[in-house]
Amino acid sequence: MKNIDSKNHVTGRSVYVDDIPVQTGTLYGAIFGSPKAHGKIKSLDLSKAEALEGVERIFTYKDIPGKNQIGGIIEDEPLLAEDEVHFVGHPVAFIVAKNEKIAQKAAKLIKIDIEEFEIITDPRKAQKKGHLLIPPRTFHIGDVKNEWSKCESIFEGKVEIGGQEHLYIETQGSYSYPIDNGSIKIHSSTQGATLVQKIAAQVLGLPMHRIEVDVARLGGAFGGKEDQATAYACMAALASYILKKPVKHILHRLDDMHMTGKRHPYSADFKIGLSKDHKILAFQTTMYQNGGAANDLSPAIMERTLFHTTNVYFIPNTKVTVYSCKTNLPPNTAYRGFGAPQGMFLIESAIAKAAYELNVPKRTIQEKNFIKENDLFQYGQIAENVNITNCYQTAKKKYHIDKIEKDIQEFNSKNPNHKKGMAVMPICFGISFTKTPMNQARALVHIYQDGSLGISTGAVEMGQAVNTKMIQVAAKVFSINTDRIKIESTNTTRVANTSPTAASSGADLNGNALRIACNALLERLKETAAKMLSCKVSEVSIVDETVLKNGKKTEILWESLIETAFLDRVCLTENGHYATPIIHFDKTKEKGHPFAYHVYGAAIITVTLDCIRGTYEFDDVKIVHDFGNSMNSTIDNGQVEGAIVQGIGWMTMEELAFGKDGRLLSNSLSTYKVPDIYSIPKNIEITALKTEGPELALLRSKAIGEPPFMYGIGAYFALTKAIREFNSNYKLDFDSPLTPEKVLMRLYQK
Ligand code: LUZ
Ligand code: MOS
Repeated sequence: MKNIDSKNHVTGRSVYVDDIPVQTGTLYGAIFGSPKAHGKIKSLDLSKAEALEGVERIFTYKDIPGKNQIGGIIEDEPLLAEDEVHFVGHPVAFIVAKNEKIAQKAAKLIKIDIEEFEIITDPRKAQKKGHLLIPPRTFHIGDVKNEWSKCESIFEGKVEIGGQEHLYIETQGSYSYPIDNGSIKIHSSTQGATLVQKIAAQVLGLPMHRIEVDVARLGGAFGGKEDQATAYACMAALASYILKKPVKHILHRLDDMHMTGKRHPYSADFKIGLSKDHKILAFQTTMYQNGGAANDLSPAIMERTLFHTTNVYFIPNTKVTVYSCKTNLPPNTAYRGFGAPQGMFLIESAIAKAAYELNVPKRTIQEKNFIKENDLFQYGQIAENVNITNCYQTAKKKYHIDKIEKDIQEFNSKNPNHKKGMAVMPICFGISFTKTPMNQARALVHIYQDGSLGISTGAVEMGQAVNTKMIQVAAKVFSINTDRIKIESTNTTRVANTSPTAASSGADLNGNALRIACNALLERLKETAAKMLSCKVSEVSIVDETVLKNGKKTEILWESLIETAFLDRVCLTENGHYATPIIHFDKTKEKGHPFAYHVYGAAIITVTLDCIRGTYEFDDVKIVHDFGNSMNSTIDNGQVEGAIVQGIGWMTMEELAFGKDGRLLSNSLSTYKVPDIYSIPKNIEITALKTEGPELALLRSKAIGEPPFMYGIGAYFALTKAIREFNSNYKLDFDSPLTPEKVLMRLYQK
């Protein structure tokens, strides 16, 4: 099935928040953010701004009728700053005016006097001063301390890992207006409709049932709208509630870039010990997560880093510690991979270091240490249905890795100024929210009298085509045409208490809830059919919109079946609830079974480096990926391709820069480079590993959103390999992103 949105996207007909027709009297918002990164507000002068013609009102924390608090995990983040500011852009006031231009102009007329405090942007410095968002956490297995003496070789190193701007095409935004009885309706570009509802209710001092949140679709999110859409929705809701008028607020790109949090940069130290035959015996690391000025999702992201720092390897003695450090940057947040990419870049760096020092190919160490069936992850889950060796061996054979290596050698020996490099990047990603209670979902299905269906789930469409997959699920259960099914917007009055669409699990959780609802309806319809045919329910089935009796076609078609059921007063509406079975995690022991299953895969990535300029092109990314039994390979392959490009961007070109004053310097697309059509690998080949797929995946089709992002990590190691082919003096280091400038410096390092 094709993505149901393709045509409307391409022709510009799809509706986003900014496309909703506005009501008469709609007002427009703008934020006044702190010009300083850290300090005490001594005075705030709104008078000039308030006097501007067309300004309706300016809101500060004093206007909040409920609680000035938006922190999701830990309550440490005011919606509007009270007496202190903690990052440049920290929202202080929300201006509402007749139009956007006036609102923006008024923001420039606000005067603030701030007594400046010390600005810290470096996580190690923050940790030294004791500025932590939460206490550190450690995962361990085996006995690292006593294992070092048994190691043949031990290597240590330092790793710097860069952050990443989400750069969703649609910026943060919302449209909020009063509805009947003093309630508020919010259209928000959010991954988490319920989170917006809950926090808006808290800010306004209302019960949740007075807030309705509706989400049609997002123009991209990547995690940037899991938590951080909430603040903007709450500001518009506050203004519309108090003024009793519609308020619209869409962030300008530059405001969005400097006010919102990003992927967390990390700094880390590691120590890795190997046996003579390249088994990794021990691995220890301390990581410093740059959390920004408030917790946001940092504790959960720290947790996923702890889960994934051994990637796809079994290391019998492992100790991982993460410090979540408080700095004067916008609170960093969820971003595709959710802390796992940082952990996985770290272990790959440690392995690369060992390979470099031992003068063996990196993949020799990688292949030796792949996790096997019944091995233990450091968080206590037993590895089941492991197929990394399978993926890797399939890739090796299918793509002729020996030939790739030989061709590269030949190319490099013939070309003095161009060098090629190759890397293997295996992945293992756990599927489920690490916080067990979040792994639940609901769906609502209506069958209308004419046989058409309206379905609602808690899943948010953000370009990943989850809506298409939902329609496939319903069509499959009933065996009816997909064009009979309409998917409704995500709305808190139809589906309540939703988890954000995140953790790659939107389709699994919501699709299973939908499957359960549809199955219950199907049972009722079969009863109707059995009555019509005077037979047993067990003799009835529906195939291709036709009722069968004992496998033989009858005269009864879908539409007449529905009509009869309705006249017979059968309920044609059903609600489905799904909660992932089996999973659990005990934080006091840091052990459990947090994931429903894991996604595996292996990529071979090759690059050609221009050694005069330091520029490079990725030639090939060849992958064997474990999709399970993919329910839509066009969509799933699209997710893999997009993820790889985004991952390569993170590793090689997207460089965030902050000034000493805490101000974002890479604040536009001229200073923050993202992959464009020319930087996409020339060839991406994706092979699906042949498997049945796990029972806990939706129709045995594995989650796809995040896992392939980590293939991009291979880009870093392919590049360092190519650099060394040109400059044997280059001392391997780990400092991502490896931008062309950095590559050039390393090509001529003495
Ligand atoms: N969001 C979240 C996530 O709240 N918990 C998770 O475990 C997670 N994992 C990946 C991406 N988003
Ligand atoms: Mo996410 S990083 O919102 O799955």
